[in-house]
Amino acid sequence: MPPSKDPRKVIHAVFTREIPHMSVDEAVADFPVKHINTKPPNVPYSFWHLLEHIRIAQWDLLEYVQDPTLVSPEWPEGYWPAPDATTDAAGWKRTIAAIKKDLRQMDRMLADPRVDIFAPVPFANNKSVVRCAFLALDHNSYHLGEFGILRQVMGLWPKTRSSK
Ligand code: NI
Repeated sequence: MPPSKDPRKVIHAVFTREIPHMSVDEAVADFPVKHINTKPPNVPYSFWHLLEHIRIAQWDLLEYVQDPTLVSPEWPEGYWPAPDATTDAAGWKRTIAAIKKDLRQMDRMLADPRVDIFAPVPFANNKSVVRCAFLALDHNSYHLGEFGILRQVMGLWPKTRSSK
């Protein structure tokens, strides 16, 4: 099949299938539960805080172009859990499930022929769906890479995993 010339199809494929970085599932695979609240040395947030930050920022970006009544959190405090907040195994799973649910929603939105992903959204300061999706994925990629590196620094990858 020749490459699609429809920018929507290219964007959908790149954003949902051709992402050149670790997925959420890969980043959190086999993560030891006893370290979900660990803060690596010289890092003011824990592994769970990092996932929550990804979740909140992504949720906010997606809601921004869908919900005219959205009240965004205060920047930057509202985009992170409180510095002393902790979670348990169930909370860790909830955060991951929420990130993945919002990613699926973004996937649907980018593929939906009824959504003009390039159109300015009046209630979102005329920002477009594609712009918000791009920002969310860019932010995810940055912090998932950070998550992976901090796991490496802390020796929290399974011994069998290649570090390349
Ligand atoms: Ni960030």
